[in-house]
Amino acid sequence: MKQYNIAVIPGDGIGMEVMPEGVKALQAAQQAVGGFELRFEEFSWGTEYYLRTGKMMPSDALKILAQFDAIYLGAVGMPTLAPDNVTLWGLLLPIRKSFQQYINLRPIRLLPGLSGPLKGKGPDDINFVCVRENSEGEYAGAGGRVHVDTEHEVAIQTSVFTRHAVERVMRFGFELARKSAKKKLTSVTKSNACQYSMVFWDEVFVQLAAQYPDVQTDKWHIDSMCARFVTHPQTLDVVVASNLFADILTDLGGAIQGSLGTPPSANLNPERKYPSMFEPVHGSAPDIYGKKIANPIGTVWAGAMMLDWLGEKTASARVMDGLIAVTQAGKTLTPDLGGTANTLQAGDAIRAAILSKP
Ligand code: GGG
Repeated sequence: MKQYNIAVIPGDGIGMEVMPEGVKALQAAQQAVGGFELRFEEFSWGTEYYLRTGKMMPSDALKILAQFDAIYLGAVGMPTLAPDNVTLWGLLLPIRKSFQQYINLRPIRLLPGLSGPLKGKGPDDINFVCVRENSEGEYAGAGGRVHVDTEHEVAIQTSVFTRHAVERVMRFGFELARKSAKKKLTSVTKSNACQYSMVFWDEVFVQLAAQYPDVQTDKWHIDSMCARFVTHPQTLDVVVASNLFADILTDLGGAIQGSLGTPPSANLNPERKYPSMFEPVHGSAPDIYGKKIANPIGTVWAGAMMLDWLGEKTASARVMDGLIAVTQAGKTLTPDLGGTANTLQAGDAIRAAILSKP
């Protein structure tokens, strides 16, 4: 029997509330489908760990995580206790960068039964995927501050775009589009204003497009793209964008999906040299943390992506079928989706749906 070792990092805020529901759903899929075993090991790293030790995770954390088949992450950040930049650069970004998880795959799909805020747009209209560059760009971490706390203070945050990283993320997008029904790849740019980085981005896109004549392409400036997410989501198939642009766009994606509680995210190392990491798109949501009403769908869906990545396609589909059964029934939705269920009730319903499918 195949065994998979999964490192579980609930992290901060509602990450700690939704993660048990994600694990429960995956265990249900294991029980229902069989033929594989998931071995979960939990790590209590995050802001509380930081307050005790001065670090978000121990010095040997990456060495520990490297031994696992995949990482399942909740959320990071608790701004009342530590600055968000400290927590993000102390846990999430080091894992993505060290493990060369240079693709961040984010499906944007209105699940059947849910009603999003877009009038007249249903599940057939809102069903595409964002491929986010996950290793450099605006989140390269290059920059600095001088003359701090003086009137001459300067802050510089440099975006980094390398041919290597831009080509590989676009190639991933083209390959994905080639396999999709619409066979379309949309590039997000801002080459009118960013005359170096984004003109380069556009050039690489055109060069690669020549190698994929079967894939239809178009490009939009990030500002227009924000509008198109709302007005023309049905025209989108695969969308490739830089680290920051896609980070912003996929929160908008969450909104048109009905709630930021629903979208998942897969940080992939396509070469499989290092473990990939799966997380909901949402953060720690300090505003609702403790009320136990957080939506577990994004975490469960991220778990389905993890099973798919591990090769357990039947189990992954089973989790998705369970999720959809629950959204279609509409009886155990959390308040962000207009329901009255709490996190545990929503998670229990998903688990039951995964187990009960004939
Ligand atoms: N689910 C992980 C999490 O806490 N995400 C919040 C966040 O700020 N993420 C930034 C990013 O995805 O780059």
